[in-house]
Amino acid sequence: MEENFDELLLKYTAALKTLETQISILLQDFEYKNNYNPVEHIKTRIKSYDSIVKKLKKKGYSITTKNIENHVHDVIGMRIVCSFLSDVYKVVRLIENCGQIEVHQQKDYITNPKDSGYTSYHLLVYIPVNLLDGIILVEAEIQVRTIAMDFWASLEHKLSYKFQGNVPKEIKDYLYKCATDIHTLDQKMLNINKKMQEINKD
Ligand code: 0O2
Repeated sequence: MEENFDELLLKYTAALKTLETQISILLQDFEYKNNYNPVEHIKTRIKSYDSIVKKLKKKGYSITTKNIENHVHDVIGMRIVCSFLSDVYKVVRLIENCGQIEVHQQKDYITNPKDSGYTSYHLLVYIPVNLLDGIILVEAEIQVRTIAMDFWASLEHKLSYKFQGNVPKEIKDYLYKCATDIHTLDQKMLNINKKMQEINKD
């Protein structure tokens, strides 16, 4: 398994480089044509071997490269953090229409937040990677969210999401309330942005 995993890792590393390049080109082109950059920052990672094993065990699968490829959809993870709520959807449409990255699943946790209060837009994509044997498709998860959503998700991830024991209900409720407060703030900032755009037009 360890040896096969090295080969798999090579594919994932190549796919991540391809994804980073394609997204960066798309965003540069968008900025050039619209004179506007919708993205604050981008983070990428390859899931650690231990986290992959944990996820497979949690889902009840044995640790094989086949199971990693078929059941761990986020070995490659990209997080695109946008300025405003409307920018999230602009970036999603950009990826959908780019023609190189194939979007095969979308989860809009902004319209339908998770029970925890988590909001974000998830895309599962296939990235074509050119290897010696030909072109292969490698899966990746792209999370698109605002800075406000990222603030909540990053802190909740540390405080509660990865917590091994039972998080008390009152804390869960409080975190949920923080998530709804943040959504309200996102809407307010979006409205200010709209007003400023109108002022700029005049
Ligand atoms: P990590 O440590 O962030 O990588 P999957 O588990 O991916 O096979 P699922 O559950 O349908 O299938 O995936 P989902 O919900 O589309 O996406 C899971 C990822 O979203 C998580 O990855 C987190 O990054 C994020 N996420 C989902 N729910 C929450 C939440 O309540 N709080 C926070 N902070 N993040 C969340 P991992 O691998 O679980 O964790």
